[in-house]
Amino acid sequence: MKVALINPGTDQKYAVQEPLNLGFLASFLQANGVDVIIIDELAGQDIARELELYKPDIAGLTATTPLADDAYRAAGICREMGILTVMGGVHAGVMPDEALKHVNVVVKGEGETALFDIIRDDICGGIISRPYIKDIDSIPPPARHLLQMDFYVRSKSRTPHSYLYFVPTEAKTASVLTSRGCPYSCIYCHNTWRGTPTRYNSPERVVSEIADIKKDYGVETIFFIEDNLFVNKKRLRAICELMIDNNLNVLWGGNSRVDNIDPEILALAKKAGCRQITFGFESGSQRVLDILKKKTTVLQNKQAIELCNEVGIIPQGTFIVGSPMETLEDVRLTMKFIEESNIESAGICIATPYPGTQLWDWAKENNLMPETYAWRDFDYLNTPINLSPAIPKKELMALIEKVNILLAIRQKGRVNVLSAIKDIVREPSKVFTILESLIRNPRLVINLTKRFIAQVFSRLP
Ligand code: B12
Repeated sequence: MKVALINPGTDQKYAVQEPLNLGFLASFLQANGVDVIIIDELAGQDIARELELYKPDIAGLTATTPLADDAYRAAGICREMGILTVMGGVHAGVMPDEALKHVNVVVKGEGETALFDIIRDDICGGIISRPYIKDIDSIPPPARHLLQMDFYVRSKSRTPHSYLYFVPTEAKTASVLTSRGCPYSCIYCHNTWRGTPTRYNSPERVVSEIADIKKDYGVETIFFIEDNLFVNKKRLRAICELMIDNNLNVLWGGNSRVDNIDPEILALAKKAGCRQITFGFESGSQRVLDILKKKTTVLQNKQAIELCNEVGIIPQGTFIVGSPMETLEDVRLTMKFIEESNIESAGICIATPYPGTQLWDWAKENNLMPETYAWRDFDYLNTPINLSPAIPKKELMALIEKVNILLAIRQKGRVNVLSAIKDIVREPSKVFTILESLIRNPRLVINLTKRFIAQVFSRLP
């Protein structure tokens, strides 16, 4: 039996990180004696051509919501070739009936045992799901030898504005996923593992996997992609200690909630190579944090940034604007928060109700669903569902642009103040906004001046 797993999509903005989900499915199948390949359209492979060469019996497609239509297009190619077509992943998991119109079998939830059962038991149609795997160390590390690692280790130079802010431009990078699950229930989040306990790989497995990636692909930096690396401090402590004892020597980043860090774990993480923590700050307005059921405070957001700065870890983060019942005043509080903190890298998203989330239910209950919408627009900026009708979209976009410009000045200024000034002069349309930002941020002006002086002097012989 031959299986081709497919990562569909053509929009390069989504090609940031190797599809570890397909890597896990492939390693699990290989461990059970199944022949498998991974075709990655996002990394530039041609699906029809690869299928023609490999001639699989089964094709397995994955997709997040904005890539669902790409998956359905790919399903058409597979079925035309007479291949039994299966779809899993976050979108198919919450929209199984829709997906079933395009494929033979839909898998809801964790895919490893489900896909193996489809092969072993000859399942040819319907929607199936299997119990979650209790011991995730029993799933071998992702089959990276089947992934387009040459393409993904260069993600930083291809997508400089992603979460890979801490990665030096020319450095090779890779990702690991060492836990599954999240014990929180924020209303905007599609928690694939809802209803299952959070499961962790052992520290020994984590460190040996990273050592292998380093050896096999020459990477110098790693990002832990799980929802929250810092939620289990005992395990993270053990991972850090092993990294230090084994002299692992990789720089790394990971995601955390602002209330899961403390000076002690940060100091240890820094010593073990941590250079960036990506937080879901979400808002500078306590009212909105409460609406989102984030269970954090604006003060904790501020303290997390300060704690990271104190130990020399870059605090990166994401913010959501346009949440239900949010007002322009709330958005301004978020923008003020970004202006006043000295974070350099942040992603500002428009609240997007992904199917399966509480936001999605809220949009439906409040009759905010338009008659038609395209899945591709569920991309954090173009959402077709306006959850905060009180905020004029034009003003929202203008505020976002302003803050993005401020962040760009901070980032450029860190590297080269002179080139930041040249860029400003080159874009006359933005001069006014930039000057406004500078006037509102005397601290930024002082920092930039200090750096400018340092940079000019460092160039002198
Ligand atoms: C890492 C990550 C990323 C990475 C890489 C994404 C990727 N394709 O691997 C980056 C940063 C690039 C990213 C980008 C985006 N992401 Co993201 N991301 C995540 C995160 C934190 C972990 C994903 C992961 O690897 N999970 C672990 C794997 C093992 O789980 P899994 O993918 O669900 O796969 C399992 C099952 O679903 C199933 N399965 C999956 N595929 C298949 C296929 C078959 C055939 C079968 C049988 C089974 C099966 O088996 C797998 C193993 O058990 C999740 C949150 C989360 N907890 O999942 C969000 C998440 C997936 N991302 C999300 C979103 C919205 C996005 C973006 C659209 C954001 C944007 N606007 O740009 C893009 C889309 C990128 C893309 N290529 O699709 C949403 C998806 C919601 C939705 N309904 O689509 C999530 C769920 C976040 C959230 N909490 O809301 N993301």
